[in-house]
Amino acid sequence: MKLKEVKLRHLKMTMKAPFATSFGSFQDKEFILLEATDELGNTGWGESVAFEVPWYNEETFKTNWHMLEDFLIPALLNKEITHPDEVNEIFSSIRKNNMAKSTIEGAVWDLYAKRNQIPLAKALGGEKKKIEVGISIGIQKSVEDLLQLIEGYVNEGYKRMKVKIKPGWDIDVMRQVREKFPDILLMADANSAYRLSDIQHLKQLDEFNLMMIEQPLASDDIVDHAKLQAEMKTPICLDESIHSLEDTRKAVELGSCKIINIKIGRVGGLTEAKKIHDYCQEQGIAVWCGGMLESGVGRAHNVALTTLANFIMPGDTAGSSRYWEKDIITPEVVVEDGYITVPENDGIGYAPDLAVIEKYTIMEKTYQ
Ligand code: OSB
Ligand code: MG
Repeated sequence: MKLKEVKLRHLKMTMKAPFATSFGSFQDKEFILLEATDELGNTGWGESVAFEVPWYNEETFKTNWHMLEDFLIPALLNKEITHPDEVNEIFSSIRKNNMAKSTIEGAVWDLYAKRNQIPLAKALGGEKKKIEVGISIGIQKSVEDLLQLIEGYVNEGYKRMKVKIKPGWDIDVMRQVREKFPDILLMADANSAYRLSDIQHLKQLDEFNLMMIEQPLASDDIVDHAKLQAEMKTPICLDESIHSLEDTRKAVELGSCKIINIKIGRVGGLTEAKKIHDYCQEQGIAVWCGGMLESGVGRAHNVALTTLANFIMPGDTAGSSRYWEKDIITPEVVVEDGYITVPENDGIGYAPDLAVIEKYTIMEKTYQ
């Protein structure tokens, strides 16, 4: 297959409510949607998960646009590609910029599955017919607000509650959540808000029977996480620190974590995500699929990836309606009793709705 045309669109969508983490708060989401057309006229879709501001990592949607326009699209246009795994190799001389790479790699995977007339999940080797999902809850104004939100999500059927924490919104909050909901699957995500010197403070979380604590320490660390994990009963899950299979191997060998959050964009695409999944499966390390407040296109890729067997913990892929009044795909991603039914249509399995996409588009550019 050959890419004959790539269209980049800059979209702006507004979330129903602000989402607050230890590093900042989001409500307007500006991002890039990529549409690739092959020589037969099929179209494949990818979403950049980079935000406007480099809070979560160093990439932004503008750095992604630059990388795509100046390096990544030119490297793929008109090149014969037999399998999407080749994209990783073609990009190997370009350092980092994983979210930019993943944007176009995802579209190539979608095209590959559509040309083979199979769902993306099947192209990846996934077999689950439905996937279990949890929900990530941002920092709230009060504990009462948080408890009320959790109650609503429990009633909707979400399988696991993830609560964002930061210094001043942590031990006491988790204690109150656990007291009110003694039996739910519960975890905390710190987004790198602590240092190893906070070890005695963090160890207090051990009383709350949490599934895990996600990324307590620095976003580029795996050494201090190993020291912390040796002292804590609660399993550590790494998010920001893991960019590749190599990072995963080093973290597992060091004992920096017991669980890995796989985000397709953070690791540079589905090929690398699958490699990390396979390695963790061999090592007995659980994985789950993280989220980046995606629109329907990114959400669809997450659903497909989560069908792989070692995604044994509920992911953050909530339904479209959790964030959007109107998502850009038909049908929208729907969660029923905590499960998403994996679509059986070819490729990503949800159809991008061009009329809706147009409404959210600020700028677009086509490359041939
Ligand atoms: O750390 O997983 C994270 C949102 C933005 C940036 C980082 C993270 C998150 C989430 C929400 O936790 C995941 C989602 O619901 O898409
Ligand atoms: Mg996280």
